[in-house]
Amino acid sequence: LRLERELRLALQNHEFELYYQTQLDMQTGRVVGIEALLRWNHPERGLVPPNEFIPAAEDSGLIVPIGQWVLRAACQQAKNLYKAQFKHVKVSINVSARQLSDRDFVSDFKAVVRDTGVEPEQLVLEVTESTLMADTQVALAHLHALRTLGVGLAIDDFGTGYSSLSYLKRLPVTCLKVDRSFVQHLPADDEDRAITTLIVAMANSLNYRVVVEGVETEPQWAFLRECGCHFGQGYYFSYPVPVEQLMVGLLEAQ
Ligand code: G
Ligand code: G
Ligand code: MN
Ligand code: NA
Repeated sequence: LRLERELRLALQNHEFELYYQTQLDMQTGRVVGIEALLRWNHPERGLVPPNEFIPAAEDSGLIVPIGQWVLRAACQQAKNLYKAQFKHVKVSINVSARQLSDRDFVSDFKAVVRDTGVEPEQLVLEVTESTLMADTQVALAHLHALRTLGVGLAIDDFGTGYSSLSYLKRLPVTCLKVDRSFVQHLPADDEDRAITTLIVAMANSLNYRVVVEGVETEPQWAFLRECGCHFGQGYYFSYPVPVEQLMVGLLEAQ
């Protein structure tokens, strides 16, 4: 309850900040996207990572207004990238189940698009498998409505849920994000090599993008490139960083 009150205050006091982590084309090294990752600048505790407050935000329903703030800030950033000649850089935004099934999700989304002037094609929503397990007709309808606007849909932490593949048929998926637990022990682990190769092949034949998460070493990168995986994200390429640092990095890489 105390955390809930603190989160409410944090919104009022502008204590939230988005960090961004780049997603790269692993063949060319070009940045093709960034993922927005929420941080809480707590006056006493310093930078608080999302796993320490998102669960409480979800339970209390505060994830809805917090998520609206995230969406607005990330769309503003997408628009800034567009104006700075980085219109090919997509901006990924994490969305939880509670937000997705909120009645006003689509109308709020459209209002943010209108206010910021962002191109919906530049945006990707990241939804976890567990979110989709809890799927309601409302959430499903919302995802289809956003896809119609041009927004991409990525399945986050792919492979870690119950992995019924049936939701791939029901949902307008454009991208799979291979969970980092499958990448951690690459390239040595036989099972993980087989699993990542299989997910990449499946995604390629479904015409989805694949982004492999948690790439931390050169040998992991080399293996993934060779198995036909185009896109990667991880500490080997870049940590999540504040927006100023992101822009410096993008301009230097040009
Ligand atoms: O940022 P970190 O690197 O610690 O992220 C941890 C988890 O928090 C991620 O798996 C992500 O799904 C979740 N997360 C990060 N930012 C957001 C956000 O803006 N909204 C929601 N709903 N989840 C987020
Ligand atoms: O939304 P998602 O669960 O994908 O959130 C990404 C999380 O993974 C964030 O907490 C981010 O800080 C973290 N992360 C990003 N790159 C790496 C990496 O290379 N290794 C590890 N261990 N974590 C990473
Ligand atoms: Mn994510
Ligand atoms: Na993930």
